[in-house]
Amino acid sequence: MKTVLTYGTFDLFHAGHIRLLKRARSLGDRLIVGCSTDEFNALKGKQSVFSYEDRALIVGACKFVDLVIPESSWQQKSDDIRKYDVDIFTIGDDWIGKFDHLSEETGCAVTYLTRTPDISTTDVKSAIQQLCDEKKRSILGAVDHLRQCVDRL
Ligand code: C2G
Repeated sequence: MKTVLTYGTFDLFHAGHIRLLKRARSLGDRLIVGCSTDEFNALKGKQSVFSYEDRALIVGACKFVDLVIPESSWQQKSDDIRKYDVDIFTIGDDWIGKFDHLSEETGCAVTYLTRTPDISTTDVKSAIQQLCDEKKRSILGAVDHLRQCVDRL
């Protein structure tokens, strides 16, 4: 039984997350995901839209994921690797080199998976904001048109 471990915030779950989890799962027989708690997100300088409970629920519902655990500190990775007898630690290559030490500390393999281009939680937030702005402009335009009609009465 080869166990794979990864970590992340996984806010506004998108195709980049799914592709990462699918490839991570394909490295072994079971995949454990450390989902960042809201408090740890604050340490990472992130404010997620969905709560930890909802993000953990969504990640846990993904067919590639076998277990979700809370990620509440930078330091817990080695303990998690030992606790769950992890064979491979993996994460997106935006973190390349940052977790090589885990191999020396625990003997597990460390691999970085290519990040999916052109999609991020930030992009999703921007797209939603753009839709809201367009809607707002459209409503303000309609109000202005109505005001002109009333003025002409
Ligand atoms: N990811 C990806 N492609 C994207 C976006 C994200 O492959 N377009 C990967 C990231 O590289 C990461 C995982 O999906 O491996 C989760 O990404 P985030 O939710 O942004 O998590 P992050 O902030 O990278 O947290 O201790 C490690 C941290 O908790 C990682």
